[in-house]
Amino acid sequence: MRILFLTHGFNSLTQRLFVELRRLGHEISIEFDIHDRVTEEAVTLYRPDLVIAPYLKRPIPERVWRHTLCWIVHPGPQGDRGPAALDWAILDGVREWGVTVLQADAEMDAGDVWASVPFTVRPASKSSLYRREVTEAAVQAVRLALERLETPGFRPQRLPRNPDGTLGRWRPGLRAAQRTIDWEQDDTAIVLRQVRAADGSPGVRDEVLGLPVRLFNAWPESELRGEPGTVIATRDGAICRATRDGAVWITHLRTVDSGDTVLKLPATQVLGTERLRDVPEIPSDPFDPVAGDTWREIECRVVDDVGFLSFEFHNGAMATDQCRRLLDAWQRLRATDARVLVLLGGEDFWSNGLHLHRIEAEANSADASWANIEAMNDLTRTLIETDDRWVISALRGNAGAGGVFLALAADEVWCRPGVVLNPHYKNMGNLHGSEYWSYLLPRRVGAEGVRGIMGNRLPLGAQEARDAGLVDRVMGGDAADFARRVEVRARALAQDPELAVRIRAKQQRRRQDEAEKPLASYREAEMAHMRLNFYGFDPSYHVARYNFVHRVPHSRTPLHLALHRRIGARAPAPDAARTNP
Ligand code: COA
Ligand code: THG
Repeated sequence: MRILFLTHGFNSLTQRLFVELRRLGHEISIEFDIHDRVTEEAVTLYRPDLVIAPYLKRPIPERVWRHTLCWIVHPGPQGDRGPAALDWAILDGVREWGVTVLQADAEMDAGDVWASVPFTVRPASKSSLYRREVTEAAVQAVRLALERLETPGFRPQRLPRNPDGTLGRWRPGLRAAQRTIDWEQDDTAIVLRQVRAADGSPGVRDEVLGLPVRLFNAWPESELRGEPGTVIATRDGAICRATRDGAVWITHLRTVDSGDTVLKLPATQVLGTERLRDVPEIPSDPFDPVAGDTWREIECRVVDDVGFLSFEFHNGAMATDQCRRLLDAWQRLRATDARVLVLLGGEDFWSNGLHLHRIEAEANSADASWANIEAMNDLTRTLIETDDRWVISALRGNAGAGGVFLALAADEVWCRPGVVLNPHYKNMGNLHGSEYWSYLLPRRVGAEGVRGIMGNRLPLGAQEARDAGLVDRVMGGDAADFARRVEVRARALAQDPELAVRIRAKQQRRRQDEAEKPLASYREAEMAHMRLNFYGFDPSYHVARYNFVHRVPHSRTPLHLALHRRIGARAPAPDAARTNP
């Protein structure tokens, strides 16, 4: 089928559906929701069999849904309606939620139901649920709906009418007053719920040490205590705030009413040293086992000759200091007896490369970009040069740009099936990229493969990445199953008598590669391009970064996504189009 995605943006759910439906053999073209007339134009140009709205915030115009079948992917169970479905699910503390594919008509989210798939609500933020449970359920629901569309006689289900004549259960968007915290009254569970329901957007309005802010990314803390509401500790940029019955870590803040400094940044950076002068930094060693609840970004664990390193960096973004801390943890892990080392990344993201928000916040963003990419490169080089251990990147979550190439620095790359990779930099203002990609990518995919992957700037599903040679193994079902299998396989590898042979072969290859062309010269060549990207006349990277971090709405759909807008694209004859039943 020819399917048009009508969406607010190419977010993670849209990307995942894009790779899944293409894998099923469908042709997908994408149109960003910019204006009703532009949407109508896209439908006229493409004449899709079906329109899917994976992430849409505005009504589809009647002129579109009257003539073309349109499906809305709604992050709520059958009958649930409104723009804040997940927020309400978290606030209400429901255990079971769902994703529904419903047909667009005049009344928002009240159309006939094509499929609905349930999921269990994990205690996590809205964005984390969205990236994992909602995305998996959405894939299932859309696949089910597509099967039903092909099933003769299948009729989508009408919502039962309520006694008052309305359909389903409409729940409005949340007002700021419903997203507050009373630090004297609310216990830890309520504080967590409030922050999680508003995370990543819009955050909970609050005041910290006299500064009006929005709070993001909260984690429970079971050891530290203090007067409710006071800031009792800092750790790697996060603050710990006491509640009535415990404490929570808040990792990110955004100031309110301060013009263009509306970036979401580490809490301590937003508050500043003066406000935090009397607050102690309480570190947590990555190797120390923690009994109760706490928050830390980097965690190391050695089990039976296998070292596991996880790095839970917010949104997968890796700032200069985070790269350095990770490198330090890696060196310490290397000093253990573990023979197999597994890089686990975070649960939601493996890595998204440079920390664009932190860069944007610096007075000199070019210098900050340079420092950040140098730190990424130092880390990548250390992984490549780890020649006495077997190194595995195990991707539980998505990776993008430099984060993908960091993963390729390992000897093997394993992936959870639902992972989406964006192994290219071009979307960030034609950035050339570094992280030794010019060494790491060709050795896996060849020169032809490099042109395809870096040039077409599209997301790859785990299976496609494996077919392309980017990934070695796709395994497991859900996140827990993947984690189990990674552990079992890594331990088997560590016990395999052949491991020493593999490691010797790898040393041999590294020496040969180095003799042919030293790693340093790959880096130099990449950084020469990066110097132009950061300091040259063409400001594309700085413009793209600004637009990205400030979430500037799209003004057009790029041609690599909008097939129907390419020159020479031709719509099929009108009678080939599917119309609404
Ligand atoms: N450096 C810095 N930040 C980076 C980064 C990098 N290299 N790479 C990614 N990020 C950040 C983005 O800025 C974004 O930040 P924020 O969400 O904390 O502000 C975040 O990582 C995620 O990136 P995004 O591109 O937005 O992908 P996503 O699909 O994972 O996000 C949302 C999910 C935004 C849709 C989710 O937050 C949400 O609100 N979902 C609700 C569901 C909904 O509204 N559905 C529509 C109704 S039908
Ligand atoms: N039919 C049609 N178009 C649609 C839907 C549909 N477009 C997408 C939509 N479903 C997804 N769901 C919603 C539901 C409600 C709102 C937006 C998307 C909504 N928006 C408020 C507004 O636009 O003023 C503000 C939302 C807010 O408070 O944040 O109510 O079924 N044809």
